[in-house]
Amino acid sequence: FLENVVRHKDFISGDFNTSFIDANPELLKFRVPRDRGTKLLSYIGNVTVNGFPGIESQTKPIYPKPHKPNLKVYQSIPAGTKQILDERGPEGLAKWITEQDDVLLTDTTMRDAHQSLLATRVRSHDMYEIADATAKIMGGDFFSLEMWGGATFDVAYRFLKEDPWQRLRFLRQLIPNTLFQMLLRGANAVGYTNYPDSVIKEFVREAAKEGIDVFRIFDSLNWLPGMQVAIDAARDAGKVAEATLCYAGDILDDSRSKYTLAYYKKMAKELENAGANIIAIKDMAGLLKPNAAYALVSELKEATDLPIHLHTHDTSGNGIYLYAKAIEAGVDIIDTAVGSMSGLTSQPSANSLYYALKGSERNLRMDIDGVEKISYYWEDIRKYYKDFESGMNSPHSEIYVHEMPGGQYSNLQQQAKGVGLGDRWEEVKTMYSRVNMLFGDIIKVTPSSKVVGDMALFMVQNDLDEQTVITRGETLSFPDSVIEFFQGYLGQPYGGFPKELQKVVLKDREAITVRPGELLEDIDIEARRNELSKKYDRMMTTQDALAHVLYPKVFEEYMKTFDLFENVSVLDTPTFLHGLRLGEEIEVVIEKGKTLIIKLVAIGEPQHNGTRVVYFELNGQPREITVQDLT
Ligand code: 3PY
Ligand code: ZN
Repeated sequence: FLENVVRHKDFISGDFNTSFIDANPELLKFRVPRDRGTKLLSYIGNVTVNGFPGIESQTKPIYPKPHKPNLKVYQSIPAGTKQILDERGPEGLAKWITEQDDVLLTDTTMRDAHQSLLATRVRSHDMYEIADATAKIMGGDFFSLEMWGGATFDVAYRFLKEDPWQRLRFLRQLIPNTLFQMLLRGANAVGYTNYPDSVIKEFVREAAKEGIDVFRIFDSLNWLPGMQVAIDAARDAGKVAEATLCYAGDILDDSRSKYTLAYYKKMAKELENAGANIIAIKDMAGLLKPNAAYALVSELKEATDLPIHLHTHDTSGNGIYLYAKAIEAGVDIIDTAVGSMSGLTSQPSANSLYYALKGSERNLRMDIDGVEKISYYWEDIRKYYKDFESGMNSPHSEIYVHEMPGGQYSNLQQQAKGVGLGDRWEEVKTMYSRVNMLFGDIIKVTPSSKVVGDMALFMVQNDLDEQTVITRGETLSFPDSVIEFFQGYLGQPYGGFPKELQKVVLKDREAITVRPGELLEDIDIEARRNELSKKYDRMMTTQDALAHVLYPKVFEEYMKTFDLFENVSVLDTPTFLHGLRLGEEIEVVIEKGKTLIIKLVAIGEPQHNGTRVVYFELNGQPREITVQDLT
């Protein structure tokens, strides 16, 4: 109510008297104080009866309490790279990096590791619980934590029903010492299509304000114009612009002549000229072979004085070997995950690499005992998300053939299951590489990789091959993402589009050749914020408005869930995914100093209208919740 008053134009101008409130009845249109407890019970009742999407129906498993490091020996939070950036700025930080003899590490556990192993489903709650330990044990040694961006933003709203901005804010409070890094898809921000420049600028500004220090900026087609606005925005915010070249093909294979060493060297120079503070090599699928890593890093070190930051996925099992070669060649920073969240489609293990390099010329700075304990924690947490594991149990050398990004593997597999192609997954993977060639051998990383994935699903589902796509193309309605790609709305692929295919996909639609941001109409974020405030009858933030601009439907669904169930991110993960067992009692801290004690007493028989009554105790008082039984 007060918020409504102080924002009223008459109040702001001082033009009001004691009848002000009587004269403005709309001020009294504030939300009835919500009963958060009842709403949470309603969520728990629902998930207990109906289960969680993507999880086979089952009673709630019993998990041991996650192991946590004993922090008694770590009294305080040591200073780290965040302080170096704050004191010396991005150029000073870059200089500091190149002066280090040790190899520096980025830990991806809270972003790419779970995006790649667990379909991005790890919740903030599980991150907060280990944040203090992470600051104390890793924060003084590691270069950065990649903990935001990529798919985590969308998945937070879409599946976890939580606010990713809040995750960033809370983690920043808990981990003040090491750099926070995010993955930004250039003009696609954290979405799947190009957005107007104003959106990219505002997004970077807000992310920087809430705590992101290093923006790893890439374009899904390695198209520099798609990165420039984001690079400038990161620099304008006083943060680190880590501009990225995405690795595809094989520089050692003469038959793959599209993406050569010369291509990457030229691109690195262009990124430097575009304002990069650091150059990232993003080997998003794990295609960079060890000798290729040596050649590429050596040549890039020759081509530029900027630090080189290497990212890979361990899908083939060659990750540690390729890092060893890259380290020999002088790479400055590499991406790893803590042991229990590493390997396979995730990053190589920090813990293993530590032992591999111990005593060599270039060490890793690491409190290995502490990191092992953090790894035990994640080992326990990972069990909660077993339904989202990809089922990959051993290294897949086939990655060198299908070239699917690690972050896409488990997500596309879920998507395939969703459209009834779960048992044709092998075919989907093969089709993925065929679609790549059909598209002219493109860079595949979100969102271009999603286009390839959507097309592969479409072709398998409709039993199409390369030939029939062209011959029957006029009569086929291709997936929206494929149409947008061929329209040029993701930018221009290196070497252009295959013309014949483009024609059948587009039919009578026009293709563009300029930067989509030049054509897209600016979006007024403040106006959007006001519209949303009206729609939801509460004060919405710029961050809400940005989320709505990126994915309106997902955000609206999130708001609907929020209104029904309140802030479900406060629940522990087993309860969030499974609800409660009969007789089980949990404590839920809904805010500092406010704890609810919730017990599931009984579940009633189904009623003729398809509902069930679920009986709880809330802080010792009986409460009944009616739930629609959808099973
Ligand atoms: C993402 O954009 O989410 C990626 O992880 C790309 O590799
Ligand atoms: Zn990755």
